[in-house]
Amino acid sequence: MAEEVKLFKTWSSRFGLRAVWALKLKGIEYEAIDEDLANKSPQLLQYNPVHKKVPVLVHNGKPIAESLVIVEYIDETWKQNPILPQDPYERATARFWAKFGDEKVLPSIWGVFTQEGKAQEELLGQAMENLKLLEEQLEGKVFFGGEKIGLADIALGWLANLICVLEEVSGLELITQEKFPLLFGWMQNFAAIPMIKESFPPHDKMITKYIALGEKYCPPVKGCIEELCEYQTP
Ligand SMILES: N[C@@H](CCC(=O)N[C@@H](CS)C(=O)NCC(=O)O)C(=O)O
Repeated sequence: MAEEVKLFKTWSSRFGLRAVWALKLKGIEYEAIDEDLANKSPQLLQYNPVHKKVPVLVHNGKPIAESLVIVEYIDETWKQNPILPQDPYERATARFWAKFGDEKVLPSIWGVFTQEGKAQEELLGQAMENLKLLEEQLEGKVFFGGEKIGLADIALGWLANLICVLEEVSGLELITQEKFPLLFGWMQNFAAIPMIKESFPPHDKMITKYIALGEKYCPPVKGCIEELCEYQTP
């Protein structure tokens, strides 16, 4: 029986991209369904009734939600080109940095671009500390996963795609070659992988989206993570 693989996402969702990359890495054919988050489809609400968010992977009718859970599901279901290492300690380490990315790096960086004044200053300090910790992880490595991309690379891949957009729109600089040479190099190496590059949302369209958000929320791009995710340019 032919496998049915569907991915509910949006054209620009950094969480959706994780699932796209994992599927591409495995060479799995899938149907992409781009949602309008201002008007969520009944299928999305049916498949992810708890969070009502993208991405959702539907494999032979069974839904899986939460991007990092989806990536691990894909890795366990299709064994070729492993995303997680075999060794339990290395697996735990990859999961640790993926979690650190979502719990620490993402909120602090987002705060830098969405807050002003003292709150922004504080978040900038936190973001720099978090980025320094990532920089240290790349010592002697091309990717967080070593020679090849792994779970932490997929989890943090949004940096390679979104930071330059946020920097261009806001005029703020965060990840420079001078401050974070290894992380800067990692962003370039990651973005240069053909299957990663080809799935990045168009840069111009991203700039238009974030300028529109900036105007909506007043500079700098103001609002919370969810709001920024939710509003999609056509
Ligand atoms: N923790 C979730 C986050 C997913 C997420 O925030 N998705 C956004 C799009 S980028 C969404 O669907 N937002 C709709 C909403 O909040 O109503 C994951 O990793 O999948």
